[in-house]
Amino acid sequence: MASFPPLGDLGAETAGLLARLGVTLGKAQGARPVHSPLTGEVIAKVPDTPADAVDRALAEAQDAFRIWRQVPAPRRGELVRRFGEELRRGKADLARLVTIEAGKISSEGAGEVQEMIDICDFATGLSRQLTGLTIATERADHRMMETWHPMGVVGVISAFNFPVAVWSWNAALALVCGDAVVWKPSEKTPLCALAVQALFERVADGFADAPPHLSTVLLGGADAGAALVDDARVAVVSATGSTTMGREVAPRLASRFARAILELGGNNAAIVCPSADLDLTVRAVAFAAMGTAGQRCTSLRRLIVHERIYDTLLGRLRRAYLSVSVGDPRAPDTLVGPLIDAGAFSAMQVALDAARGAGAVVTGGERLGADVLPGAYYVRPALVEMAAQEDCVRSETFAPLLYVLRYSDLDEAIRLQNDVPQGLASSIFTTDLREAERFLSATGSDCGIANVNIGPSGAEIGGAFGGEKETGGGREAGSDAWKAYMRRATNTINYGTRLPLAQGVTFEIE
Ligand code: UN1
Repeated sequence: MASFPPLGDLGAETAGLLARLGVTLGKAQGARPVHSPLTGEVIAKVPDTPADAVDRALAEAQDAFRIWRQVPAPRRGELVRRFGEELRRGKADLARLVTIEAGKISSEGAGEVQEMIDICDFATGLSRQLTGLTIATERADHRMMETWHPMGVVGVISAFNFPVAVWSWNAALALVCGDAVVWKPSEKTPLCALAVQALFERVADGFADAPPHLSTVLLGGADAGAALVDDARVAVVSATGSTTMGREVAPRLASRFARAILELGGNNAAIVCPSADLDLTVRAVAFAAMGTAGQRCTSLRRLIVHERIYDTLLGRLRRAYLSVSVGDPRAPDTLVGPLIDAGAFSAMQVALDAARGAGAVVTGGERLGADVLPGAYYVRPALVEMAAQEDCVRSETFAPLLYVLRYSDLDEAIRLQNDVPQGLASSIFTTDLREAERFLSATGSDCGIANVNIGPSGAEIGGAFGGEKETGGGREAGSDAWKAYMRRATNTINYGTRLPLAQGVTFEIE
């Protein structure tokens, strides 16, 4: 049975967590209220960073970069290793803060901090593996190679739904790559950012090689983000959020030829084939579509089901949707916590109305607990059966709303899967090798993430994370994503006494 949190308890708990994590809000106390989605109550007030302080922060970050780039990469890795240890120590408190400020259920709050620890471990190893190629040259007594150098100040703009992990993917890599980091977190989750910054500073202050201001947090709304986007002192901007935000940011970065790492909207689908293991599929779909209350970039939003198994699978999913416990994300049996705010709830209702208008059959979707918590937005996740992929299905709604479509042959299913503007994550459920391989092939999924027999969400940090089309094309976290935080120099060295020119060109002077 769902339970809802009591009103009025969260401010004191938040203050205690912040104090333990090393944040002194006395200093940071300001005008912008921070609401907990658990109850809607104000849990703290933070100031916006004033424009002159932003300007100073960017200058200080540049100074920090100039020193940090000279520190050997494995030493830089040592700082990140120690930060990972600090995160291990602070994990329970930080996870709880994520739950209170972003509304994640406890295990997902802990999972998010674990994701930070994982990327720190990854980056520590990476700090000894920032390798470049040597390349065969066409000229005698020459050597050609690539050298990777630190890039500069990296601006990170992050969203409320991963209030700490997404920054860490960027920051851990940027720091071992020799960059300084300036972070503009979502205005909905500034406390998590302040807590992470406090943990980082605790480590950096005790690390002799680390200059001051290696990492900085700027608080505020779009203006603070704009400062990162438009300032020539910021070499790379990694922005996570909606496609609407990306459309603003990308041309402005392009106009000053800055490097952009964009991780924008997703409209992630899973295809369920006749041979699929349905027990596994139901569990995977439930987590991917309802987990995090549907508020991951990678959340499952479209389910494309073969007509032969449609009724069986849908019967099971309807039961799961009606029985899943929605409520206080701190309660151990809760699987679905609140939406972040009223705006998220109304976007969900608009999408549901549009779907109903197009003839959809809707299970769930109603608001829960509004009588006891008028300022919090808990919803029963919605299963929306559609006859066709209408316009409302083709745009991303950041809520637990799963559209279900029917297909009869795999080509049609893949066409549907790809026929949306976004290209982040995708899955196929099948035990047929040919279907699985087809989905992963060049004529299969067009997404940056394509999985078999697991849902589209919940990626590990070891792989590169990101996607194509309106998702923005950026890649973060594992694999060779580090290259985006460094600049590449091609070096050609002549160790001979002659000067042969490339392409056989001759140029003889007297
Ligand atoms: C996001 O929603 O912005 O793959 C990131 C996942 C998580 C990260 C999601 N590891 O679902």
